Amino acid sequence: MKSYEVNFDGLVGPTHNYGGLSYGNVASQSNSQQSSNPKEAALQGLAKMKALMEMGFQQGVLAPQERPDVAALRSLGFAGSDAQVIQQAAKQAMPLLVASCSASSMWVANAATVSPSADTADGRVHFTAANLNCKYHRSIEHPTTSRVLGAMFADQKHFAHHSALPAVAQFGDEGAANHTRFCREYGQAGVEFFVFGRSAFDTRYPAPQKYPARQTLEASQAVARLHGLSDDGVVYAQQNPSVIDQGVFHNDVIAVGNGELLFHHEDAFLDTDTMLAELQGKLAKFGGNFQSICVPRSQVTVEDAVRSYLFNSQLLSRADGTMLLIVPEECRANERVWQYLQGLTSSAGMIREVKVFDLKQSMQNGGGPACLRLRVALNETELAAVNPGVIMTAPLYDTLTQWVGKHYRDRLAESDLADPQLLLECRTALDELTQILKLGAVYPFQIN
Ligand code: SUG
Repeated sequence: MKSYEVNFDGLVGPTHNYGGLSYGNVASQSNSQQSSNPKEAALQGLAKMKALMEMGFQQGVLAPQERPDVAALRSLGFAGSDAQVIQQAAKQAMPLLVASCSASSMWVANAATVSPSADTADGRVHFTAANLNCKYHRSIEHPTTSRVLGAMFADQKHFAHHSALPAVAQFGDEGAANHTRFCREYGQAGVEFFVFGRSAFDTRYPAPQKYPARQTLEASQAVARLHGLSDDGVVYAQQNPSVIDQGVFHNDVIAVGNGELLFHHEDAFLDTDTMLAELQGKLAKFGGNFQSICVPRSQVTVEDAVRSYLFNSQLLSRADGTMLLIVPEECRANERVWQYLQGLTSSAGMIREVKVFDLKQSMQNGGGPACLRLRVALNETELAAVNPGVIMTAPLYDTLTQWVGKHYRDRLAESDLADPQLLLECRTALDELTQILKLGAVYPFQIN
């Protein structure tokens, strides 16, 4: 049976703004308080989805969340009408209003960890929504994420959904941003690679000194258990704590994998040689030939990687067996990175082509091409069981482009977040979106 990697991209929500909310994420910190352009952000994301679809890749779309999250503000003690809740929060606790307005659900690589049916004990595709509990503004995403994923992958014969792990730092889970899967073919059993930043219970593992390590070993192990993965099909590796301290807040800022290939920076991991040998040995048991491309620090520094998001690229398999890398414009702007990429594609290696996309609106909050997509490997039968409303087509692209044009603002500053009219605009837009994508009622304002 045929199998595919389907990229579900997060549609940028109407409140996209620069809140400076993510300590440890250099772009989020340095662009704090700048005004944003939600319309441009959404159109940049849609342009990438359309381009990949036109290149022949399977492409889907994941809906944004209801923001401002009035229910979250109510749970923090703000009361009255929805407009009063927002106004009180603006007056008494602006950082909480900003957090409740974040459009951070666009970075769907953090929405969940996904294990394809070929790897799981019960032969279903498993999803665990990420608790994202390192940052308040992200920790409020998972209930709606679960409802949206449930509406997209509803058929219980093929899809199993797990709620987020316990919401404590010891089980900090950031979803697929710290998870990669290696395989020969998407439909065949493969090796799931979990990268963690620290251990919550075992003091033998070092931890970063400056910035938080968002993913724990214990969270990754829990996800592997929930998904029914076999020990033979799992490898755990620790991120180098020193790169976390340089702004690598997720592993997908310093490494990306696809098929049998891992593309990574020399400084990405601890005990790299042992880890590569384990990946090679385990993938060989499934008939795969693991390969890696290590980018030396002498050519691309960690700082270059963090600034350019070279590794936050999409590594895609082409029909002829070679690979294509989707990178953000910032890679072209960095001389060393661009030079490296020229050399990479002109050599006889696996990666033969680079395509550049302008995702500046998202990049300024630390979200590149890979952050904006959730990969789901599906066989033909499973793909047919996905809600067809969320699969990208040329007419859906046109409808979504018009929808953005009708509902989104082209400028949003912090002071605009207190405008109760923004909430109404967002709800009107999202209500229409659930009809376009045929999701049913998924948002708190539609349910309560
Ligand atoms: O969690 N930025 C996100 C970026 C997530 C990127 N995802 C991956 N690497 N997979 C984060 O730090 C910034 C929001 C603000 O500051 O307004 C933010 O949440």
